[in-house]
Amino acid sequence: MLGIAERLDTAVTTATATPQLEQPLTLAEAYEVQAALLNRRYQRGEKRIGLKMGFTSRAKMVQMGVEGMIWGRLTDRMLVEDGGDIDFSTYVHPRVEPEIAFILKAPLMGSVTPAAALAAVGGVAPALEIIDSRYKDFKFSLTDVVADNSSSSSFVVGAWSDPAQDISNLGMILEIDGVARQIGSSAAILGHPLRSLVAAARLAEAAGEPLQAGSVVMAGGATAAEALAPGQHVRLVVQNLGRVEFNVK
Ligand code: OOG
Ligand code: MG
Repeated sequence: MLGIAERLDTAVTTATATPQLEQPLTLAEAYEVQAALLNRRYQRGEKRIGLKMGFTSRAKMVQMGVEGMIWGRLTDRMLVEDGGDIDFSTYVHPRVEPEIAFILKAPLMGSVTPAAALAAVGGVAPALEIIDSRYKDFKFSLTDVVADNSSSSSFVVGAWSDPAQDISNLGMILEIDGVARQIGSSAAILGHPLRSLVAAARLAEAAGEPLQAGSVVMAGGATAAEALAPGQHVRLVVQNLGRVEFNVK
């Protein structure tokens, strides 16, 4: 497990693709690799700040050809300032996807109802996730991608809004250089993005790392992801929640 974590970590730090894993992992082993991979980052001074959910929409599962919800860990180093720049050369083959982010104002753990989850939310925001599979050609099995921290690479969060509003079916437009490239709805995320937060609370506790006040949760891509290239300006507009953007240098 440690060998695989080291190999994936080197792929991150050198921005070089690694071949698909030779031996299939069980799901439990894949999450062990992910934990070991993150421990290497924590040893370099990174701080865990939240969790990202993956494959919470049909569009994402269909694009990547896998079935089943996954999660990954987010660190402070992955956070890109809204309106900021990312350096293309530090990624393998980055893609961007439109998401909804939550920030918690209270701990949230175990089996909770959507209403209880909402009561722990301090803010909701439009968010862009920059995913970057460390595997060659962006191809992986469900367990391979879990080991690779579920392709987590960077993320950008817009202004936080009051969570006391209906976020069940908000229009989402992902633009690259002013052209709409993906159009969707927050309803694509498990029918309601709060369901993704409910799942995150359960999965984080099961992993022994329950969500805390201040934790950020990314609910998962509402549409398929788009490949990035240097020079692009990427913007997401979410109905009622506003915009979030970044530039690719
Ligand atoms: C895996 C990560 C999935 C999402 O939002 O569904 C994910 C990938 O597609 O590389 O982040
Ligand atoms: Mg995502």
